[in-house]
Amino acid sequence: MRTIVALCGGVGGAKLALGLDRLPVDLRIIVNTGDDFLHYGLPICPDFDTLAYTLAGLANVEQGWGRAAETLAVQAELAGLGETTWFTLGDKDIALHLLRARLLAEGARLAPALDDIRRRLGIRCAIWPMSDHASPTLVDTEEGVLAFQEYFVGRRCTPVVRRVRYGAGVGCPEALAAMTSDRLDGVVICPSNPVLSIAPILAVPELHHALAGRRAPALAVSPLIAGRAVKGPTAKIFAELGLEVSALSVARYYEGLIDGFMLDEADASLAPAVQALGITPFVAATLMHTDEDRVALAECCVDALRALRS
Ligand code: FO1
Repeated sequence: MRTIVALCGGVGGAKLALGLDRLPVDLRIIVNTGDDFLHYGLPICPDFDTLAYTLAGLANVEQGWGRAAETLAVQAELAGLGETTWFTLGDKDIALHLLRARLLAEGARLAPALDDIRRRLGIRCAIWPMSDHASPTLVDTEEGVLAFQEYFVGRRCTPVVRRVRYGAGVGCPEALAAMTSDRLDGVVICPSNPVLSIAPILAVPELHHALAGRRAPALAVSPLIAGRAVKGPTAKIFAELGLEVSALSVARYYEGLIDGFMLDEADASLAPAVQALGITPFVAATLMHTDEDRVALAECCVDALRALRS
């Protein structure tokens, strides 16, 4: 079976990853770890966990992160002990962090530890971190440099962003092998936040080099529809960085790294301008409400990659 590599960050990316995971392809997902941090000594991997919970059918879909049917007994007890609980850790979520902490404490590299966890969750496709080493994303704002979760959760993305700094750690060997596989049919950049969730992956030198020198086509799916983000601060951050807030601007952001760009039907009129960048435009219904929508968009992506190969 041919290989598809997907670059994925938070919630939007996980939805398309679920659609791709339902298709008869050898899917390997490279996930952003720039949001990772230690909280109460526990290794939190938000984008991996959102992706894993989504693929395992355990995600709190309304909330976008964390577990469904979650309880907050530990959180309540911490508050009772006088802690300020700014970053919510649910009881079931803590179990996953404890397992990950044990695996890492026993000497596992991050990639095999995450691979063990995804297998225990019954997830079919491979999920690799962009790097085995801490590569924290820092957000340079008008109020100073903030750690990612301090910006994203602590300050609710309010401070005006001047610049985002990427850890650019050493690439994970398994992720690099997937990107350079001679069975690679194509790369899909999922509709995650380009600046906060995809750029950290592309800042890993080996992965950027592999994508720039790709031997199979790469397709990005726009996270903006009619100039608005489906969820999260993409539009606000684009504006604060002086980038036009449009799907075309996202195509420009990935210029040189993609051969195709998937527009939502609402942005079909941008197709000629995308083509003028030397990027082949595709148009589909990119708003995903149901699993059927996710599979349908995933099929459009695989079809687009096939068209780009021919
Ligand atoms: N996001 C929030 O807005 N508030 C939280 O309290 C919060 C807790 C949390 C715990 C575990 C986890 O995996 C994710 C969590 N998130 C929370 C989401 C997280 O900040 C984002 O998923 C990513 O870092 C950005 O996509």
